[in-house]
Amino acid sequence: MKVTFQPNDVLIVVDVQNDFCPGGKLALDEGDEVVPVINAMIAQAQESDIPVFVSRDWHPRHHVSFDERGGSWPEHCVQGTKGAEFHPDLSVPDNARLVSKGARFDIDQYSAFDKTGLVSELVHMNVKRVWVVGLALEVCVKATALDAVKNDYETLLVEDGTRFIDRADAEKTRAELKDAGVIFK
Ligand code: VGL
Ligand code: ZN
Repeated sequence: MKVTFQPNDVLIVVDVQNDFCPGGKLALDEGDEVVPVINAMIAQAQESDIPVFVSRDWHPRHHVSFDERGGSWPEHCVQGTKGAEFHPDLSVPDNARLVSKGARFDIDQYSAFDKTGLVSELVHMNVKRVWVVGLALEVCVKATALDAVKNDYETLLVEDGTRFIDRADAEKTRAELKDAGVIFK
């Protein structure tokens, strides 16, 4: 495992929810394959007292990002539905900090940093580095990693623990993240 946590690290697990996994409403091929990788990272974080944040896409019905309202996506991750639940095999620790996003009708939030209060938490905890994994790499993982860099965190992305919606975007997305300063592990 390429992960070596240091004091003042946190792990951010982005949107590992049923709707982004095979059988879900916005399913990524192999989206569920991130689960064992992320579970191993979570276990390692817990052993090292590294805080774990888990974000979830948490839309109301008729959210602005849905195609019925001219948005980019089919309906997905509707609050209270099975599709919005974390993948059943994801071992979310009891002490994980939950970050909900996309819960307003009128705006979308791809980044776990976007108006969620996450930065205040990280400042309060004196965090220096963030590890980012989850779904989907070119959407919410990318937005989260770019915001982590913007907020001056050393940002590490474990690609094994992520998947693309569309692999055609892979090279462009990797280049964009690397140019911004995200470190690939
Ligand atoms: C996401 C598409 C729409 C994500 C969220 O979590 O990557 N993708 N909403
Ligand atoms: Zn969404």
